[in-house]
Amino acid sequence: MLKITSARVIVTCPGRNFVTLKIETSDGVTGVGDATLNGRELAVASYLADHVVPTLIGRDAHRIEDIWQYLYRGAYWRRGPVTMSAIAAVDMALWDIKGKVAGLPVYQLLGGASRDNVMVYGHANGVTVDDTIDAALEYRDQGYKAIRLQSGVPGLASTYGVSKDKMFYEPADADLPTENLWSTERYLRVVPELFAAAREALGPDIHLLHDVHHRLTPIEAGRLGKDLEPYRPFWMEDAVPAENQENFRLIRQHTTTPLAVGEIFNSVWDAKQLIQEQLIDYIRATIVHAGGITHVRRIASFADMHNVRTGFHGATDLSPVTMAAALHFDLSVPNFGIQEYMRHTSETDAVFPHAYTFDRGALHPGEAPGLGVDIDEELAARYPYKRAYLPVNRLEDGSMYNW
Ligand code: KDG
Ligand code: MG
Repeated sequence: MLKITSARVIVTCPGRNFVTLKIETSDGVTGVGDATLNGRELAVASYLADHVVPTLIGRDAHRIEDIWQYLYRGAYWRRGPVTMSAIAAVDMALWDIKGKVAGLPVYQLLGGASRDNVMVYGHANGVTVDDTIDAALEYRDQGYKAIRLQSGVPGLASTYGVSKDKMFYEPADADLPTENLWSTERYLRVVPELFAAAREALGPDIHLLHDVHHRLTPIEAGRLGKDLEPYRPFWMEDAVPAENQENFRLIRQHTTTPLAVGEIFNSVWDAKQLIQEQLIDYIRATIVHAGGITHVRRIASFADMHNVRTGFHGATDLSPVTMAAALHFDLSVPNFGIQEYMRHTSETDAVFPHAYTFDRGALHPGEAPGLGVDIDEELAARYPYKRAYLPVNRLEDGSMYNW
């Protein structure tokens, strides 16, 4: 038995907040897990420190499935982002430990590589269509095979996905939520223009993606999907909020543009109908917010049975620990589609030394045993937590809307 002897929650802000769990075992082997929930970090830190850690001490670190079931069923209160991020952190750390004990990278424990590397998409954005195209051309020159396009909307001061900094995008940027304005009419005019310009500038081979970020109604999404069809998008993401899974039927009836959804899902139940009825093409649920490797394995197998592929979330609020875990998973899973990749700042990379590497549009998790990522606790301690919120959105008449 490999006893869990301690588990520490480490909160650090090397440019943005991250919550990390470090588990130690009787043999001295340690593992790390990510528990970051953007804008609600301390809720997960408390859930772990106050309610999960005391129940872990003395358990066998090798019993990953049993510990997952213990934390999921045993809480009585199932699912939800806080609970599932906390479970994910424990799960990632235990897979990390198992890999280190076995002397194997986690992807080997998951069945070995199904591909040579993991295709990622980068984020091209700009205030105008022309700026966005310039950014996309830079991504293409760096070797990216897939590029997400987000541009500003004329008449709106700011919108999701458009950054002041071309290298890094960080929406959780204020001590209290900033307020954005939204106009669906203005937005629906600019996106087809952006895609027309991008196809023309980038040619037929680059995959083009777009994130609607939950802003449309199903019929509006159907129209946008149809308008984008001539430019062959790889996907249209989060076209509508997905509480009501049936909404996607209406979108499907109107467009052949592939649909991706799920970065805010926490469990397979959030996507059951979407997958079962093949209402989507890509599932974006990811390791940290959907219960760890143990649970995304179930989601991906279920998706595979229905011809749905993975396209995991990979924004900067998912720490390098999640990125590493996702890459091991992506490399091994048969129904992989694509992986999102937003570069972390050099401060973040220094706090989380990692084995994964980028080469011409693809990432590889590396061959280090376990997840191949760690946290430099001394360095992390130099960056104390700083409260930061995601923005909120209002319509032009002042009504609250989805951000
Ligand atoms: O924390 C919220 C971000 O992760 C999210 O807004 C990013 O939509 C996003 C994406 O597709 O990366
Ligand atoms: Mg998104």
